[in-house]
Amino acid sequence: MEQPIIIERQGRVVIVTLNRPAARNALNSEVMVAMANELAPLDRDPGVGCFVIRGSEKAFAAGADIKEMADKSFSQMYNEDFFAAWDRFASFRTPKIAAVSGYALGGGCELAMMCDMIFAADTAMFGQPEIKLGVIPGMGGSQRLTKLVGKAKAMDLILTGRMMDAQEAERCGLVARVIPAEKLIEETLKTAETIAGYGKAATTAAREAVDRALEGGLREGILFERRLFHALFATADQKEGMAAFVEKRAPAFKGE
Ligand code: CO8
Repeated sequence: MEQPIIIERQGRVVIVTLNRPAARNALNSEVMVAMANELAPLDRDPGVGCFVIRGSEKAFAAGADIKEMADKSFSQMYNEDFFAAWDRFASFRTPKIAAVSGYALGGGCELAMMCDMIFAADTAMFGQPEIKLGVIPGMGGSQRLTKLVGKAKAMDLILTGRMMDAQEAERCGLVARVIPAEKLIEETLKTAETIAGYGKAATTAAREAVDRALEGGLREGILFERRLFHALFATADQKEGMAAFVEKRAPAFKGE
């Protein structure tokens, strides 16, 4: 069976590659469990100084796996606390850089925002298209995006579902650097090595201190968002939005 993620170690840097290229790296439960469980011991390892999270050239990740979610009911989503294990990944203490090439949509954009910074290839496209599926962001997007880029841009992206390119993402503060696609991994690794070369207590403290500036109410915000996300699985429009995606047709929402 194909591994959901590939983990490679280069000195003090751990490179994590999302490995579902045919599904544009859609984030299913297997990917989530692997990210939370397999990276946890590396996060605690004093010999690991930085994570680099990357996807394929075409897609960092095109969101949560719509095919896995499409038929779930509200009670299933709520009782499973669907996708809660992503919180474990988000709370790792080792610095993490997202190297984004191609699409970072929905859960893919949210995964990138769980990292400490985003380096984007000039081909990168960011968006929160969940509204087109009859739902809302469910992996922290409504909270993190708003804190990172402000209300105006967050509303624009979340309410319309449009994509923004790497340049716009850099202008609005989502992205730390835009890099020519062919140099993305090389430059990201260089930066990861620099960070990994510093004392781990200092880099951990630095990221904790910076995050502190943003974190007022984040935990509550994410829980609130997840409950709303789960609740939308009680609507007919969620069933229609996701069925339409799977069947490759336009959705017909009825407001039910
Ligand atoms: N889920 C499942 N399968 C996907 C996904 C996805 N998110 N994205 C792409 N795929 C699949 C396609 O179905 C297709 O499969 P197949 O070959 O079997 O037909 C394959 O990947 C290739 O896709 P395309 O042919 O569409 O590739 P393109 O390069 O033409 O287009 C896009 C790429 C633009 C990325 C397009 O695939 C797309 O729009 N994808 C969906 C994007 C989206 O709506 N993302 C949001 C998902 S919802 C979400 O992320 C909510 C997160 C919160 C969950 C937390 C719960 C608590």
